[in-house]
Amino acid sequence: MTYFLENAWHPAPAPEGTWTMTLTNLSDKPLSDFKLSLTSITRIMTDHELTGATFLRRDANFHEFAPTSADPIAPGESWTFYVTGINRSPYHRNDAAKTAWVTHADGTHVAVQVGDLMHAGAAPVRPKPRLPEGRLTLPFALLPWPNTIDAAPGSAPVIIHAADGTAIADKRLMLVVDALHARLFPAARRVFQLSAAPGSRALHFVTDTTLANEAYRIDFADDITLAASTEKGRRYGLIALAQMMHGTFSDPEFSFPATGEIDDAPRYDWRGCHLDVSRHFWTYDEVLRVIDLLAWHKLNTFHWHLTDDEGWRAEILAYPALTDAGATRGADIAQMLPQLGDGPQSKRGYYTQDEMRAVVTHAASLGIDVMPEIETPGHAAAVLAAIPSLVDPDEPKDSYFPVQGYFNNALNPAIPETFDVLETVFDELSTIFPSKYIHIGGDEVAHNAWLTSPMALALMEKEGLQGTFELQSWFLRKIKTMLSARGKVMVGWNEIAHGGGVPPEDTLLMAWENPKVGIELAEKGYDVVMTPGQAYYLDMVQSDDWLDNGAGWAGPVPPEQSYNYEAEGDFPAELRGQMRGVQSCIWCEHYSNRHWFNDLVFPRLGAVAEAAWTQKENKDWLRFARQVRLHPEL
Ligand code: TNX
Repeated sequence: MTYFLENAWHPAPAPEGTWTMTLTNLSDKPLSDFKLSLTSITRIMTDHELTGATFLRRDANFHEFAPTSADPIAPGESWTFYVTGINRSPYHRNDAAKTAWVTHADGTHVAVQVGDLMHAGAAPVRPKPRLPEGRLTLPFALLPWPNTIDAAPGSAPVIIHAADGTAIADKRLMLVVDALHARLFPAARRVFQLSAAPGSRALHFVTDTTLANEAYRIDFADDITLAASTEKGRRYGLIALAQMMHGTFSDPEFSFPATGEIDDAPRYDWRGCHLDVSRHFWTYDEVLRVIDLLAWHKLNTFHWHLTDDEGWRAEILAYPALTDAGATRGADIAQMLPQLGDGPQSKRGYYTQDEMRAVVTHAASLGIDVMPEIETPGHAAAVLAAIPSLVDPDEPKDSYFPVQGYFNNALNPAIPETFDVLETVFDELSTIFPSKYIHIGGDEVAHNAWLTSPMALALMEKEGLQGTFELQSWFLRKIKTMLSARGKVMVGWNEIAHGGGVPPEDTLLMAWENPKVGIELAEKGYDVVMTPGQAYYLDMVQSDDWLDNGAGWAGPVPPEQSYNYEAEGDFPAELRGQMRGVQSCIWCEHYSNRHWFNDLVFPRLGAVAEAAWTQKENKDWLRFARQVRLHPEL
């Protein structure tokens, strides 16, 4: 270890308080003539007071400082500086410097070890347990819990085999689910095979056209009978059997039904989970594993957030720059500096088109539709870094910045090439993603975006558009036409409705800012998926304890809140039909590794999955708490 950075936050002066940083030189040499960079979600605003340091640069969560004194820092000595004028008070131990490095005069970077943010105003308490012990209602491992179950426990079969005469498609499906279980629990016994063996029990498949699309029914007797009207229903029945078998291997409290019936169908058609692969890149193998996890939870839509300010991750053959400059961050890359959780070394990550196709195939084999998201017009800093001709050269730099702190990060509707690029992107994506949905973002455009771009002002004048959001709507209506021409339904975040919005037909909006917004969108005629941060954002901290992990803006979101939240709660009866379902969102600014993923995603992914599948009257928090312990992690 050479250098160590400590930081502390003090609540005074109101409203945001003071952030203090101390760099200690633990090397053998004096430290002088250097810069200190750090990444932090607590950001220094233009209007700040800094003591002991000069502020050199900021780009979103990247900050760069130099000491005001030229005196060298001797070995064992420290340099302290502090600042008021931060964007908001930190909520948690991870809300300030996450990573840091020293840059010497010759341009070399040395990583700095960084401590937790201390609360200098009060001693923090230990985070509370996230789950109560819970209890079972019936001794069967099932999550989501089925909507009707009436079964008596008996001894578990050694394995379940395909009854004589099983169709090849059903045999394949059994083995797909067996392989899923084996990937999720590599040390466990297998659940299905084709032939009878001592101690095995036969499974018969029957088609029952009276059952709904995703419904299934299982009758337990000496043999097991699985009825469904579709492959989807059969797959969910097999997953239920696999879960119950797995329960008997892992916990003596669980057994397997001897007699009785499960008659089950999901509460909502849209049971989604989103994954942000821009802020931190998840490898192809990790994405496959996420899809396995969704399948085990009976979720049916994977919303793949492929682009954001921090990086573009989808290979586009016509624009290789998008996954070159647009997918690479590093301390020596002025256009794409390191962001939250990054070190100084450059990092690149993207998926080839073959990989994306393989993800789609894998997901389809598990009954999951993959919806790609390309963020427009905001959250596009990576695109503008990759294709600089999309920037109005006469727009002053740093003339607007949205809530996440990236300057001038929106695609400019007045530049015709913007639409050429998007047409090509949608063409290429349409050959990869068969889904009828494409998500085009639409969130968090700065309220004053484009207002200093002469090209945008001229367009507004010509089209008679007032302000940023009417221009945004003009842009989005063009995007909608492009998607309709390709037979796609346009999906977007709730701000799409600002400034006039787009025609509601074949448009689906995700209500994320708060639950109320979902009802407002439905009143305007839009179909809605409920993804409110206050219940379904899995990056939110799970308690208000300073020492817990996570983001804070909509938090805390304890697992019980994700579980009990009723997305259709206040929807008037006449608008219920427009509420298409629910979705959890895994935003990854804070997730620099798999451990963070596991700490925040579980058990809440299971909570949202059960809320998506199980009718309100069948939800039971204590049963869920007991069941969810068996579920796998990333
Ligand atoms: C808001 S949700 C965002 C994301 C962030 C998230 C963090 C949305 C449409 N925009 O860009 O990652 O909050 O919680």
